[in-house]
Amino acid sequence: MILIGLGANLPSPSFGPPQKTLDAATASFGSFGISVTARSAFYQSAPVPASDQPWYVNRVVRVETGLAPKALLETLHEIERRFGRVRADANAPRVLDLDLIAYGERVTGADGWPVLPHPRMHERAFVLLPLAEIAPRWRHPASGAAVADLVAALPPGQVARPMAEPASPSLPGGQSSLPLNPLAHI
Ligand code: PH2
Ligand code: MG
Ligand code: MG
Repeated sequence: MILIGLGANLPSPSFGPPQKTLDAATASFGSFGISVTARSAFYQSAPVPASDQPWYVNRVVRVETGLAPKALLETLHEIERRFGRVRADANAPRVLDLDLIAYGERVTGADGWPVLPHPRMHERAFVLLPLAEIAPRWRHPASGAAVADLVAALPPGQVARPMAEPASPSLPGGQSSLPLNPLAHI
């Protein structure tokens, strides 16, 4: 299972607020040979580490692709550039961040590129909560830990909560089709 994390905490001049940028980026994957097979809700998340930056919008998608890990990550960086990402300091605010979270069972040490799974994914609520939503049986290929156990082991205080989806016209009363996430760390 190949998993990609998307994040943004600055509006984009072309797409508007972060969730629009993330939707447009998700929609663009197909034209780069990356087929999206599952997508999480959007999550509003406080910056990690805590700072006075704007809050992020995050999501995780599951994809299929013939691209090998290096080519896939290079492609994700190319998509970031096309969406106006300017690389500044690590953790600087950004219009689009695309991270390769996991590539099947591949495990690559800290001196490899890309490091797989992503070296900080297991300590980030904004990755684990959307991941648990779309792949509840996923296990970390290095530690063997189940995603639910990683969620349970998160230090308290990281805020990542699912955003309400636009009202669906097929549901009476315009109620949201998004079930409340029982794992949300709030
Ligand atoms: N990305 C970071 C650093 N901090 N915090 C949140 N909430 N969401 C992110 O996507 C994020 C972050 C570096 O890529
Ligand atoms: Mg990132
Ligand atoms: Mg990144």
